[in-house]
Amino acid sequence: MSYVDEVLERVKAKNASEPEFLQAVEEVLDSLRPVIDANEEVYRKEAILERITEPDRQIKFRVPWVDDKGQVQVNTGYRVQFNNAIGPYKGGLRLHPSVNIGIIKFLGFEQIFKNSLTSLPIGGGKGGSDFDPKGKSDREVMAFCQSFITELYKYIGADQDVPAGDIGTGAREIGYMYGQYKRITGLYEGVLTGKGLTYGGSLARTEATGYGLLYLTEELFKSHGQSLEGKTVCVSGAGNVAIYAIQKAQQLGAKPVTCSDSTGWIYDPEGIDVELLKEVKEVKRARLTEYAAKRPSAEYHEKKNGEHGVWNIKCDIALPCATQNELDIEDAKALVANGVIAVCEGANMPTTLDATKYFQANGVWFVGGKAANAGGVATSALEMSQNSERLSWTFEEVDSKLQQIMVNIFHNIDDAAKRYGHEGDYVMGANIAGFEKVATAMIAQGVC
Ligand code: NDP
Ligand code: 2IT
Repeated sequence: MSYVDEVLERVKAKNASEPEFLQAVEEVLDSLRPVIDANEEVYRKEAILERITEPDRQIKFRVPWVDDKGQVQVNTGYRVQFNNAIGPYKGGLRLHPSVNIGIIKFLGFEQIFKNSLTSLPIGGGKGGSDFDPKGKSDREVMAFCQSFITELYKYIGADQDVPAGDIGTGAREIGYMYGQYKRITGLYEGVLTGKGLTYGGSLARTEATGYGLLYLTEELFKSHGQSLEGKTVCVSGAGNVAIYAIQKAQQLGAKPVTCSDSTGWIYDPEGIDVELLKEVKEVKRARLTEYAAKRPSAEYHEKKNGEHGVWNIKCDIALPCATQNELDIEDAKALVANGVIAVCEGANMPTTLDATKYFQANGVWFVGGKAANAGGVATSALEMSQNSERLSWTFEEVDSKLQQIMVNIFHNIDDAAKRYGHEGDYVMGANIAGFEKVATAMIAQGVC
C-alpha cells in the first residue's frame, strides 16, 4: 500500500467521528500523491504525514457565564494548536452552535497549508466554542468572551498562538477578548488580530478576506486572458467575507446578484446594494428580510432544505462565502448547467469533495479556500508585523501588500500544479505549494 493510503487509513480509524476533519485530510493527502510518491522514502521515514495530521495539542475547556436573567450558562471552548513549523499558531475563533472538535480540527488543518501559502511566518491553529452570539445582548457576549479568555489566555501569546475572527467572531468579540487578556496578563501585545483601529488593529483587515478573494479571482481570469468586467457573480453568505467580496467585485466591474444567511437568500438582479447590506448586517445585525424590505429590485427566498438557493441563479462566477459543505453535487450540476466559468472559495471547505471533482471534470476553474481566502490571515500577519514594530501602516500600504500576496499565491499554486503535470488543478497546486514549505521546515527542525 502506498504511504498516502496507509496514513489515510490510520487517520480514518483514529478520527472516525470527525467527518469534516477526515474530508479535509482526504482532500489534502490525495492531492499530495505526486509529491509523496516522488520522495516516499524520506517522508515515510520522517513520518511527515502522521505528524502533519496529528495536532501538536488540543485544548478543551468549560466556559461558564451568566446571562441577562442571572442564569449560569455553560459552553465548551476549544483551541487546536496544529502545527508551528513555520511560525506561531495562527487562526480564527469560530462561535457557532455547530462547533465541535472535528470542525475545529478541520479548520486548523486547513490553516497550516493556507498560512504557508501566504509566504508569511505563521503556523496553523483554530479555536472557538458552541456559543451562539446571535440574539445575545452585548453584555452577554462580553461575559462569554471574558470567561473564554480567562481560560485560553494560558495558551496564547504574540509569539506563541495568535487567534482572530471567524464565523460569529468579529470586532466586538475580539475587543472583549483583548481587554480580558490585557487585564489578566498585564501585557499590551499583538495576541489577537482583527482588533479595533484605536488599539492595534490594522487598516484593511476587515475587508481583507473578501478583497483578497477578488484579487485572486481577478488574477485567475487574467491568466486565462479574461477579465471580471461585466461578469455576473453569485455570492453566498452575508457576513464579513461575503460583504467585502461583493464590494470588491463591484469595484472590479463585476455584478454580484446574490447573498444569503442561515434563514434565507436574496436575488437582486440589479446588483447587491452593498451599503444597504452593511447597514442590515454590520449595524443592525438583522435578517436579510430587512434588505428585501428596503430594496424593491430584490427577491427574498426563505431557506428550504434540499433547495439550491443561490446556486440556482445563472452566473459566471460562484463565490461560496458562508460555511463548510454548503455547495454540494446538485448545486455543482446546476451551476455547470448554467455555464459557470469559475468557482473560488471565500469560506473554508464550502464545496463537497464530489462537487469539487465535478467542477474540475467539467472544465470549471476551481480555486479552494486555502488559496482563495488566504487574504484574511495574510492581513492578520501584517497586523502582527505592525504590532511588533509599534507602527500603523496606511490602508493603501496594507491593501497593496494584500494584493501582491494574492497575486503571488495564484502564481505559486498555478506553478506547483504545472510542475507536477496537472496544469489547471489549483486544488492540487495549493496543497502542494503549502505542504512543501511546512514539510521542509519540519524535517529541518528534527523530530518534534
Ligand atoms: P460571519 O459570521 O461574518 O458570516 C457568516 C455568514 O455565513 C453569515 O451570513 C451566516 O448567516 C452564514 N452562515 C454561517 N453558518 C451558516 C450555516 N450553517 N448555514 C447557512 N449560513 C451560514 O463569518 P465570516 O464571513 O467571517 O466567515 C464565512 C466563512 O469564511 C467561514 O467559512 C470562515 O471560516 C471563512 N473565512 C473567514 C475569514 C475571516 O477573515 N473572517 C478568513 C478566511 C475564511 P447567519 O448570520 O444567519 O448565521
Ligand atoms: O479561516 C481563516 O483564515 C480565518 N478565519 C482568519 C484567521 C486569522 O488569523 O486571521
